Formats: sequence, structure tokens, C-alpha cells
Amino acid sequence: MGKYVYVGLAAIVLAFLLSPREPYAKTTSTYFPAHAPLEPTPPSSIWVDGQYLFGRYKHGIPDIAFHSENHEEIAQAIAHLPSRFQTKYWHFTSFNTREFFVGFALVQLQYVSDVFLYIIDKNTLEKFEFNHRLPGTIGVSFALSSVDNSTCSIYQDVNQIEACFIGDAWHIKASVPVTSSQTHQEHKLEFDVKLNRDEALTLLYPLADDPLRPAYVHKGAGSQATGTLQFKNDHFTLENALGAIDWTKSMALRETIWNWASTSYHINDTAIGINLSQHVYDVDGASQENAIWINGTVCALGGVHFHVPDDKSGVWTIESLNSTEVYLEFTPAGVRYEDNGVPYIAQSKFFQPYGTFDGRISCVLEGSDTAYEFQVKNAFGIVENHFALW
Ligand SMILES: *[C@@H]1O[C@H](CO)[C@@H](O)[C@H](O)[C@H]1NC(C)=O
Ligand SMILES: *[C@@H]1O[C@H](CO)[C@@H](O)[C@H](O)[C@H]1NC(C)=O
Ligand SMILES: *[C@@H]1O[C@H](CO)[C@@H](O)[C@H](O)[C@H]1NC(C)=O
Ligand SMILES: *[C@@H]1O[C@H](CO)[C@@H](O)[C@H](O)[C@H]1NC(C)=O
Ligand SMILES: *[C@H]1O[C@H](CO)[C@@H](O)[C@H](O)[C@H]1NC(C)=O
Repeated sequence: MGKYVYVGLAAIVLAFLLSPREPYAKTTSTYFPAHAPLEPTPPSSIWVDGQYLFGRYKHGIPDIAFHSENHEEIAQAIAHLPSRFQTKYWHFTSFNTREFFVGFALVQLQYVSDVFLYIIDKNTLEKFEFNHRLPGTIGVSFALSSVDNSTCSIYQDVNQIEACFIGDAWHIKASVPVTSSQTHQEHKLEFDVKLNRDEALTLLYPLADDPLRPAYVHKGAGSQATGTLQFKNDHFTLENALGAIDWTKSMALRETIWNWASTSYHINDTAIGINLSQHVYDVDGASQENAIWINGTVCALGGVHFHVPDDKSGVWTIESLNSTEVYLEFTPAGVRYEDNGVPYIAQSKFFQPYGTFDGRISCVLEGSDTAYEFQVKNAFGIVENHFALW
């Protein structure tokens, strides 16, 4: 009996992976309030009275169960199997300390789970990495929501990475061996860090303009990070450190392409976080998740264009499409690169340089006339160019 279930499941998985890539509809304003201001108070759940409350909010949403997970009957459960299979999760967090830039992600694509963590020594620019790919959903579990305080996102075998939302902060802990990309030597990395929750840019977005194909994204940047870190037998206490979070649960399109840029830094006592992207959450060519955080207050930005150099070590520029809000130049210092999977079936081509941003950003706070203008100077962060087929 069990055997047939597995054969059946394998057939569904195969049919799904071999299914053609549809030409996706572009998301319009039909279901999504495009370019509207962020709503200060989010709803408590995303699915109410048979529809999704698409929009942008300043805080995370506690109940993000998709309609495909609410079923009383077995027939419904079976009908929703493909949607379950499309549901991907990721939790990315980075923090920027005086000495290091640290980033990690837990990713669950249903048929495979990925875990990566890296630490960059900002003085020597040496990069140390930990990577683990696990089959299926074993070994990685996700919290019910970015702001659910009853569950944690956890990767655990002999190594461990976990993120729990407790009180008003994410408590992130890791204990993993990391390998130098220069010497290939392995070192132990441990940290126990608390990343404050500030205002967010929370996006509930209809992928491919489909009202039953939600993506939930909770982003924050430029938030205070405190705690301790042990690396190579040295102990560090985080001072003036800032971090960022990107928490996503989405019925991801099988083929997804995006660019993004992220940094958190201090300028003259002001904590700044920047998050810009292109392609994945666009309406009318403008990403709906662009924002800058100023001392924890979110300020939404319009669409930007990424000029990605052909020569991957070249300078990237990121510029506002329609305004003069953003002009940034990014100079890579090194790169995290991945190209794995099987072409046409499941693939992830991932190119993430780390380095420094220079330029300027200006923003007018919604609902007030407060205009900000900031120089960006030598701010450490990352950009990414990603093609995923999943
Ligand atoms: C956990 O979250 C619930 C609902 O969001 C809230 O009522 C409760 O106060 C939270 N508990 C703690 C310890 O933060
Ligand atoms: C941010 O907060 C710091 C104090 O923590 C203050 O000195 C600075 O002026 C603030 N920046 C802005 C833009 O409000
Ligand atoms: C850019 O400006 C044009 C003309 O003002 C407008 O029609 C278009 O919607 C704008 N695009 C974005 C992405 O803001
Ligand atoms: C930071 O402070 C310095 C010195 O007071 C000033 O020259 C500079 O313009 C300030 N930078 C920004 C971005 O406000
Ligand atoms: C910014 O957005 C990208 C693309 O969605 C995401 O992967 C990244 O983690 C975000 N970064 C921050 C700082 O929110």
C-alpha cells in the first residue's frame, strides 16, 4: 500500500517538474493595490472570506496559512497537492558588524532544502562558507510566519541554525563549521544574536496576476543587532551592528528571475537599511518591495533598474526608473556563486557578489513632508543575480 503512495507521489513530482513553463501573466493592479502607500496596520490573517488581502503593510502578518492549506476534506487536500508542492519558503538574514558581514538562509523548495551561511572578514575580505543541501523537507522546518512566536525556523543535524521570533526580536543562533574560500581550512563559527523588529515592508502579492497564487514577503533592514559571535577562537560582542531580514512564503512561479541589492550601515548616527529589487515583484516594471529604513522607519521607494556588468567583477549601478531617488554604484570585493541542479528541470543559478555601495538615496516619508537625503559611502552589502527553475 505504502509503495503505491510513493509511486503516486513520485509521478506527481515528475509531472510537475517536467510541466512546461507557462508564459506568466504580468501582475497588474487588478488584485494588487499597486504603488499605494504602505498600510500601517496589517490584518491578522492573509485569507479572509475567500480572498487574499493583497497589499503592502508596515508589519508582518501572524496567520499566513494559504487557502490550499485550509481543507477539511480529503478530496480538497488532494486537489491542493500541486499548490502545496509549489509553496516555497525562505528565511534570509544578514548582519553587518565592525569586523564581519554574516549572511545565512534556510530555504525549503519541498523536494529539496538548502542551507547556507557565510561570514566575510571585512578587513581581509576572506570569505568562509557553510553549505548543506538536504533531500525533501527533512532537516529544515519553518516557523508558521515571520512573526509567529510559537514556532521557530530551524536547521538541525550535527550543526544548527535557528531563528525564533520572541518578544519583539528574532533570536538567531548558529553553530556550524565554515570553510575558507582561500585556504580551504575549516573553522568553527558560533553566534547568538538578537535582531530587532522595526517597521517592515510586508508584501502580499498575486504572482502572475493570479488571485490564488500568493507570495508573502516580510522585509526589514537597518535594524539593531546585538549579541555575541565566536570565530576562530576569538570572541566578539556586537557593537553598532545592523541586520536585515527577508522572510518569504510563496507559491513561487516555476521560473523566477530577480536582481536585488541589500545593505545596512550607519551614517552620522543614523541607522540605514536599503533593499532594492527588480523583476520578481514588479507591477508596471516597478518592484513593489523597494524601501529604505531610517532608524527603523520604513520609507517606500519607486522602481529601480539594475545595470549588471557583463564582466561579473565589474561595477553595478542601480538607478531609479522614473525619479532621482536612487543612484548607487556597487563595487564587488568577492562573490558567492552557485549553479546547480539539472537544466530544464530544477536549477538555481545564483550569483551574489559582496562589496561596497557608494552613491545617494533620497526619500519622502509617506503622510509627512519629511524628505531625507543620504550619502551612501563605502557601505558593505550584497547584490544578486538569480535565475531559478523550481
Ligand atoms: C505571541 O504572539 C501572540 C499573538 O500574536 C501575542 O498575543 C503574545 O503576546 C505573544 N507572546 C509573546 C511572549 O510575545
Ligand atoms: C537616528 O537616531 C540617532 C540617535 O540614535 C540620531 O542621532 C539621528 O539624528 C537619527 N537620525 C534621523 C534621520 O532621525
Ligand atoms: C513612470 O512615469 C510614467 C509617466 O509619468 C508613468 O506613466 C509610469 O507609470 C511611471 N512608472 C513607474 C514605474 O512609476
Ligand atoms: C555627516 O556629518 C559630516 C560632518 O558633520 C557632514 O560633513 C556630512 O555631510 C554628514 N553626512 C550626511 C550624509 O549627512
Ligand atoms: C531584499 O529583497 C531581496 C529580494 O526579494 C531579498 O532576497 C533580500 O533578502 C532583501 N533584503 C533585505 C535587507 O530585506
